[in-house]
Amino acid sequence: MSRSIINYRKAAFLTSAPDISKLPADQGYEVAFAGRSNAGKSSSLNTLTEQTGLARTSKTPGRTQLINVFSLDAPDRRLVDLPGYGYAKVPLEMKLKWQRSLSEYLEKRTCLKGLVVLMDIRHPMKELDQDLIHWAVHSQLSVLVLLTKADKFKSGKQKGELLKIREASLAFQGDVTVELFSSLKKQGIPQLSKKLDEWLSADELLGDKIADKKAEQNTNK
Ligand SMILES: Nc1nc2c(ncn2[C@@H]2O[C@H](COP(=O)(O)OP(=O)(O)O)[C@@H](O)[C@H]2O)c(=O)[nH]1
Ligand SMILES: [Mg+2]
Repeated sequence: MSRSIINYRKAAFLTSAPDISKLPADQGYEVAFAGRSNAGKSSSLNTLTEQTGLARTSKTPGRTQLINVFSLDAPDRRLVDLPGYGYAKVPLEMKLKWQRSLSEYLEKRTCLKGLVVLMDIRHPMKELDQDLIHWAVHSQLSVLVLLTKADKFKSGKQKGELLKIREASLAFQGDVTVELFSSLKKQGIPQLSKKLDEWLSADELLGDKIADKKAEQNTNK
């Protein structure tokens, strides 16, 4: 089994920000996690990092309105837990304000290297999910869609849903990858960490590739 480059178990809480403008300085590498309230975002972060209490999980949707930022093993590598959207009881004015700041974040944040969008496999691709992916693609940002709580379906139905959503995702005409995920069964973790590795160490990987190429050229001489 291939090991991930980054040790996600070393993730630690860095800060909470009330809005995008209060985030840490725009430098290094950042990957954001987004999804409707209750999609399983906090659970996925806890499962990825093998820390049960890192991101709080809640049975009451819509509670977390702060942006939580976690640092990883290397300085300037961060995971950002965005507030869940689509919660019915949030006033419309707040929803619109949030949508504006979210699209601005996706567009302007230079250190943002990728966006993970979590969707309950039983309720995928709701309107706000699609809006979010459209904004990301528009901002030339890569997207990983995780179909969460996959354990709610039997394996055959999981695969059927996966193929259906992959097919539907072609319409975004961007770099949109779709994978199955279950925090309960620890399913999809290798796929998630591989993608995060790629996004969070792009330059280093590129450096390695260049080094490999040079070594190859030397042996061919
Ligand atoms: N069956 C199942 N339930 C899950 C899974 N992940 C999360 N949940 C449940 O879904 C609810 C919402 O999870 P949470 O991580 O707090 O969602 P968030 O609002 O997106 O952060 C909680 O009751 C979790 O126990 C999963 O992989 N399988
Ligand atoms: Mg949460």
